[in-house]
Amino acid sequence: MSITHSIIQQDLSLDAKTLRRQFAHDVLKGLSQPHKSIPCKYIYDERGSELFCKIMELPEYYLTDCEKNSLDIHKDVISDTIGRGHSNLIELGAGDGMKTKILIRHLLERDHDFRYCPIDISESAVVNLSHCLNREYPALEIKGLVTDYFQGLAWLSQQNNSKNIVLFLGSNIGNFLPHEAIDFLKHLRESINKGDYLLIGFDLKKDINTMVRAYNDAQGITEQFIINILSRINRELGGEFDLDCFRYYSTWDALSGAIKSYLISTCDQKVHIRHLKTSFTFNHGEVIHTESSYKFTTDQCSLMAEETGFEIVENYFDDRNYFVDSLWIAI
Ligand code: AVJ
Repeated sequence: MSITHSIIQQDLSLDAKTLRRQFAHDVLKGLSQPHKSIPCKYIYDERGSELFCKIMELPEYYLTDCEKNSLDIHKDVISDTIGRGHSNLIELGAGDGMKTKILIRHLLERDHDFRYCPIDISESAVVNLSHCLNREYPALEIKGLVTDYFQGLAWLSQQNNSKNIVLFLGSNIGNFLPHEAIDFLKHLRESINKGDYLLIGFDLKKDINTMVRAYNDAQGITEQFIINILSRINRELGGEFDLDCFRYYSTWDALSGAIKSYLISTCDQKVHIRHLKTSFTFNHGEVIHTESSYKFTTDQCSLMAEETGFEIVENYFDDRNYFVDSLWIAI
């Protein structure tokens, strides 16, 4: 417990109550629209984060392997480029940080002077990651933040004391709508200083079956992961969802270039959510949109950098060219 307090920034982290209130607000808003939706960030409670760790191990979910492969191949040039001067290594949506560990280990071996600041919406993810790194690298300075991306950027804008190196890995950017992604990156650019770096992961467009399979694994872990959002509503908001009355469906939307994930009602039903004092009706076949995972071409990535105040330093691909970690510098 004492370790937790020293490495988790309590004052800036969102407390459980605030998060719960936001959750209630966003669920009410999302389920009241003609096209129902729930923001995907709420998938990541303790159970959701655990299930996502399992997803990263799945044979079908190529993204993690590709990104590990890319970081492993290019870790020398990445660490040479970012330099050894004192820096903040800030990770947005750190999760279990296993990919980042490749980089952290390498930087430590080469005596880079940095502190690591993982930011994640899941408290358990930040606590576990911080403990795990603390145990393995006692000399590494860690400052974890439990919060969402936007609060994370607000904190980031205060970090002017040294060079910032922001990690936004895993193609987490793919969860934003295209215009939201641009706004977010502009905001991120404004939160850092000229000369700071952003290492950002993009899952690239590829064979459609390969992409679809990554979100439809044989063991059904992805289904459990997405459906967890309904269990979370039941647990935290007094929802009365019968999980057997919804099925997970995800598909490639060729026009928008994204895998879109949905929960589809398998019957006509009415679901009460006690803390919202509201019942929601679902017709048989009605859809709750839960997540979009946009896929990119390298041209799209370049355009995004250009439009948001960055310059591409280099693109680091994996062996199969499935994924790119792109190193950008703030200009
Ligand atoms: C963590 C957002 C990158 O979109 O691929 C995995 C989440 N959803 N399987 C993704 C996810 C279903 C993942 N990201």
